Amino acid sequence: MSYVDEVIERVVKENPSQPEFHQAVKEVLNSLRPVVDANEEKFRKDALLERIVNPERQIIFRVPWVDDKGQVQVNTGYRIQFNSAIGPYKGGIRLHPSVNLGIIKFLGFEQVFKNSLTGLPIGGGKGGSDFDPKGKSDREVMAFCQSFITELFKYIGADTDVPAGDIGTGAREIGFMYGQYKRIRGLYEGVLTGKGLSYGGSLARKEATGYGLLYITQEMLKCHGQDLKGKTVIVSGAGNVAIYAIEKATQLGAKVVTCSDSNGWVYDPDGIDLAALKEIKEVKRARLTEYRNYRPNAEYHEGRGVWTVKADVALPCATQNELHLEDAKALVANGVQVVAEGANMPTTQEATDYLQANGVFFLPGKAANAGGVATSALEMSQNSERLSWTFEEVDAKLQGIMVNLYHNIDNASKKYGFEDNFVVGANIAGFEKVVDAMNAQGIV
Ligand code: NDP
Ligand code: 2IT
Repeated sequence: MSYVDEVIERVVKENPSQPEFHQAVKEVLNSLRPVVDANEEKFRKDALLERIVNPERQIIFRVPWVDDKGQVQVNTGYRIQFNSAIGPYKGGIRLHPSVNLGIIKFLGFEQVFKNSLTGLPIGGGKGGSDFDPKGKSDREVMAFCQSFITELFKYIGADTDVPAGDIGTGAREIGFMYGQYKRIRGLYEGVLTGKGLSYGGSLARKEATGYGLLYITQEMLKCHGQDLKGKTVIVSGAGNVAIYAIEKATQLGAKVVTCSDSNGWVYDPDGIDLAALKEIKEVKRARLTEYRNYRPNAEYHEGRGVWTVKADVALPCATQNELHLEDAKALVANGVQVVAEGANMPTTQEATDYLQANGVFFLPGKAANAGGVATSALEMSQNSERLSWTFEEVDAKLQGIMVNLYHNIDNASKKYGFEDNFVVGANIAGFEKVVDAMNAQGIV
């Protein structure tokens, strides 16, 4: 049996009931075959792949807090410190009822390669909890965040592990976590990113994931003689990534006609009204059913269905495994040219294979959504030098990072004979840097 197959088999056996983690590991290891097969003996002797798929440290803890009725609630907190070969652990905190160990491990595993692709000195980690901020009062959210950090503070720090936002964790949650960390540690340091601008946050971090997604999509199109201008775009999600993807796509001359949340989706033939969307989601924290109050011509549909709308470019920006094989078939039948992942692993393996087999340019999340964590690393730099850069400076650096990232994965795919397969390119390019650093640092 090949070394790759051996390790995949072990991962499945040793991590039962973690299908998302298996999926992420299989995707990466399968596309590393050209590299691993060429060095199989050495990699096996060094147990390199076993070290890549086993997190350096997994922290699981109880998070007790008191709700507004005086009832004590208990959630589970996680922080997976996956790989620190190239820098301190870096990655977001997901707050969503679906969170479990396997989901945080898949996210942490992806983060290792994503962070490597940014070219910046950040290792990979991820955290979260099964706490659901939806429908909670600000005081309840604060109580949860303070309790979460009261345990997690022992394991994080500006040079150790730097968490940030993800699903359910935005500026409000980061603020509460930062305040509690500072209070316990007595340190004013860049321990979290995505902070508010008045206490060490970076301009353009809020926009960075969505903007970065469009910068890399535009670069990829440009290199294939095309442009976003005039294209029709469909987006899923209506959170941080989706909103700023819609904003940048619109600025670049595309028309975005959809967005969605976990209840339903909006089709607006005139193009999504961004001011309305921001007010509904960022100010009111409301549901998309409200969108029609702002735009009577738009349609609201319950449930799934966003991928049935005809478009040139599809940007899944909600959550993992939200784009299935039948969605991929609908997209191809409607002539889609590009699928670029704003979310982490939103496309199932079968759907990815179908899209690639049908000539769709597919940009995987670990490349396409890396602008968020890259800008988090820029926030860390600003905190370390105790300076704040202008929006234009940060945005220009973000553009440079995404353009370089595209060429890095494009070159890697060509080097191994997989031109235009950006899954292979991203996995190999991300892996090579991490492996180089791991080898240089000995068996640790
Ligand atoms: P938000 O919490 O701001 O928004 C998430 C959006 O996705 C909401 O519209 C939410 O709808 C929807 N959603 C979440 N879970 C589900 C589900 N199970 N089914 C259907 N819809 C769902 O999160 P972000 O925008 O920050 O994150 C979106 C994705 O992007 C995630 O995969 C995240 O890991 C990834 N990402 C985020 C980065 C960042 O900087 N924030 C960076 C890189 C990747 P509802 O409100 O109904 O729950
Ligand atoms: O998935 C991700 O890259 C994020 N949620 C952002 C992580 C970060 O540290 O900014």
